[in-house]
Amino acid sequence: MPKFLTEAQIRDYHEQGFLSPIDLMSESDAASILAQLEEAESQHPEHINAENRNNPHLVFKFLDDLAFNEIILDAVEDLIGPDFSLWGSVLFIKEPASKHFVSWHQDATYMGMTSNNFVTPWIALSPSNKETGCMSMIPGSHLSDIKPHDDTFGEDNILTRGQVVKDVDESKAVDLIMRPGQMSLHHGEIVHGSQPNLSQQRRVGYALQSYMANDIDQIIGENMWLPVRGQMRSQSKSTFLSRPATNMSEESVALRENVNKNFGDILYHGAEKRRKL
Ligand SMILES: O=C(O)CCC(=O)C(=O)O
Repeated sequence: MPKFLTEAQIRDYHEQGFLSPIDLMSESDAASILAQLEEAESQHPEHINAENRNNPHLVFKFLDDLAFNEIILDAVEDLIGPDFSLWGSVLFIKEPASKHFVSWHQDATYMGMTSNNFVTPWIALSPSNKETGCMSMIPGSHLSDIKPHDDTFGEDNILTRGQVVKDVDESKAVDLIMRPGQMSLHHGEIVHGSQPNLSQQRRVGYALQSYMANDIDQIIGENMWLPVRGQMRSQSKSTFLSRPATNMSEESVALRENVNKNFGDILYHGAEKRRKL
């Protein structure tokens, strides 16, 4: 018996590689999280900015709360089973009228995991639509393995390496239109991307990237995980991360720096250059 999704949604996810939109919270609750995020950006600009956007849930309590939201966890459990951990999180923010875009890619390509069967909830904290540069997905593309990617390091591309899958049939793309407070769920191998934000407002998305079953291991870098649900991962193979009790404590800031260094070493493994992202 699923905990949150319907049987039809579970089937769709496995066939298409994504689900959207899913009601997660009210627009006013999403606005309150966005206000806390914008407060954090203005109070701690050196710790949360366009080049420092990974793993903010390790230092900000309100983002940790979101990572442990019961609706998200129940939906994740319906897709990957009861025992899982969180590997990381990324803020995807496109400023008003910015050229920033996300090229067609598969998340799992550079993540160095023993299995790519993992799920990313992407939470809309502002309107996500064609004008603001919503994500688009190629249905079923998660079923045919990892495709070759070219690293472009394109200036306006907000992916780490600006990596791109060529020869995508864009006529098949499905736009994930969401109001603030809705979320999508996508598979580690789905081909997806997003266009620039042409609007006069920010497009703010928060990706919990990703929840993974506890038998998946990291094989490029250190195995660092935030335990979330069910039976724990093997102790001997894992470094367990702790949750922040308050915002920006000295210990949590040091922990996040360490995790982000590991993240960078993994995501840029074998790359010709490395950006600050
Ligand atoms: O926010 C975007 O436009 C892209 C996000 C993305 O690629 C992801 O969450 O995997």
